Amino acid sequence: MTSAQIQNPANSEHLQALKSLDTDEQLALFWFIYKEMGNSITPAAPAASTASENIADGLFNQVSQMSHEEQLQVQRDLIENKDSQISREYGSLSDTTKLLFWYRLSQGMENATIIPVPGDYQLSSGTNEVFQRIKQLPFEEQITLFRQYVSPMGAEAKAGAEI
Ligand code: 45D
Repeated sequence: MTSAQIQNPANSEHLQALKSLDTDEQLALFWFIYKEMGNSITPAAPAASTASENIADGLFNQVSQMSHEEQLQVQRDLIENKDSQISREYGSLSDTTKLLFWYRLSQGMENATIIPVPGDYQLSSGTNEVFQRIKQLPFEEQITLFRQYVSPMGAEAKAGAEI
């Protein structure tokens, strides 16, 4: 990612819009985005990427073993920067690995390993507006936006408290 992308004012506007939504609306929107991006995500995942697949999968496996209610709570906690075991582990991942973790969650939602969004769930009109705007961004800008979105989620890894 280049610094020009990081500072892209259009992107920061979308980021603000995303973050200003309710937690549950953010989750719902993120799910709609995933569905919209569909198969275009896979080609962006070559072995040469900087994502640590094992780490993303390890965290995903922990979440997948929880009850659906707990899974939803874990995701709300990530967005709200609440402290939890998962939030701290998440906080220690690289941005791309964080993105991969969210991608794994959404894949898990498709086979109900992860709590699915109810089929009749409708975005509020405000959320839908944000969705329409994000949909129109070029793929690369979307990726940059989502990286920036998932980056500050979770909690600080408490380095000193561990072995
Ligand atoms: O009942 O360079 C509600 C990699 C309330 C590879 C709910 C990549 C109602 C390396 C909250 C709605 C693949 C990482 C319930 C690049 C209700 C690389 C629940 C690209 C149950 C570029 C809502 C990765 C829930 C990309 C549970 C582009 C919502 C990844 C959950 C993109 C929503 C990932 C989730 C995206 C959304 C993930 C988990 C868009 C995930 C979206």
